[in-house]
Amino acid sequence: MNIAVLCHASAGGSGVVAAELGLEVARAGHEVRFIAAQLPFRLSELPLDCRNGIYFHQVGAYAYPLFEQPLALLNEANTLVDVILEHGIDLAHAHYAIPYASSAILAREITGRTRVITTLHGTDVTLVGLDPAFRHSTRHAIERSDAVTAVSHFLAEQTRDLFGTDKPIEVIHNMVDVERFRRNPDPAYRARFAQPDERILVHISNFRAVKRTQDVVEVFARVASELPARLLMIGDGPERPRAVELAQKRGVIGRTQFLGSFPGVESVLGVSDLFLLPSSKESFGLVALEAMSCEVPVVASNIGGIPEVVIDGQTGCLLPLGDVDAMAHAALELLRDEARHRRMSAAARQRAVEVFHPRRILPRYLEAYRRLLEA
Ligand code: GMT
Repeated sequence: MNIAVLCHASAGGSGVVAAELGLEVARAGHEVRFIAAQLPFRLSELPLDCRNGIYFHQVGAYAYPLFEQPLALLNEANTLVDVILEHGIDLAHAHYAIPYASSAILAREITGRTRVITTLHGTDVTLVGLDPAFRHSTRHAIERSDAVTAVSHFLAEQTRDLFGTDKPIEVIHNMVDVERFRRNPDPAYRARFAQPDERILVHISNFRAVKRTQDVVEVFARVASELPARLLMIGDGPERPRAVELAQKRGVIGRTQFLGSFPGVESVLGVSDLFLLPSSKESFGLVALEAMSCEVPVVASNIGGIPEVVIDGQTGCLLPLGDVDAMAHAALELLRDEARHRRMSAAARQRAVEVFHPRRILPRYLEAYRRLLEA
């Protein structure tokens, strides 16, 4: 198969899923052409020789004094048309409905060729896609895609409810590279962040409001008042200054490190003891799965698609949204009980390997691709 992938290149979950799925599809012997503003960041982390079967077509920005805003959708659609005509693309896989599903549908209209499969990731439906600025085109993109997948049952249900559509939506959970995301046994690496007697709590996100990074700090402040601990905050975004300010106010700034975004987060996850994900919206929670794959139990809010990833009491603890006391209590209970922590860590890894391994998830996508091509 010859597949075009349209996705966000920035450090967000949908770009990660697009990149990792593309790599797996290429490893399975197909040709995968990424169409994006930049090389998606998980791909840029890889040496060139690990990218066999992967091609990149950059979407250029076109500035003209008459245009007050960039016309990304049109740029993307035109680049895709070129790629379809030059390389005989069988299907275009749009990750995130806005604007990629719309760009792909336009390219399909222009060329009269190729099929469009759209994967819904979360905020493209539950937040941005619903905004009056985008809701009509989001519904159109969902209904006019040749096939639609969602990363969780929760998101498929939400899409049907919020957009009142009866479009069939296939649920295909996200996967994790369990070879890459695994325990890091190097004590010297761990020692960069914490003393041997300190527990490491970690959070990774794009620091948007939905991630509730202030709750992360609140939970940590409660934990750190009871036992020696460090908090590692990975990523960057609009809420970061407020999280820093709160850490200062709560007196935990000395035990909190804001590390920013960097490639290879698995090395830090692999030396951590607990992952915190108190989000208000999360259609899946890929970072929680990556933590689980590194044998790190997750304390998270019991919302959205998180319960499809983290099993409460088995691979982590799910608590009501915003209940930082309950989250801190659960974290403390777990960190104080070494045997339970060890059991949960092992169960987290086991679930990641058994349920979310690429060998389970990839065939679902390949099957969806084949069905479309045969239709
Ligand atoms: O919100 C983010 O963190 C980024 C966003 C994206 O699309 O880039 O993430 C969404 O897609 C991820 C991959 O499928 C999911 O793991 C995240 O749960 C989802 N985020 C939300 O629903 C808020």
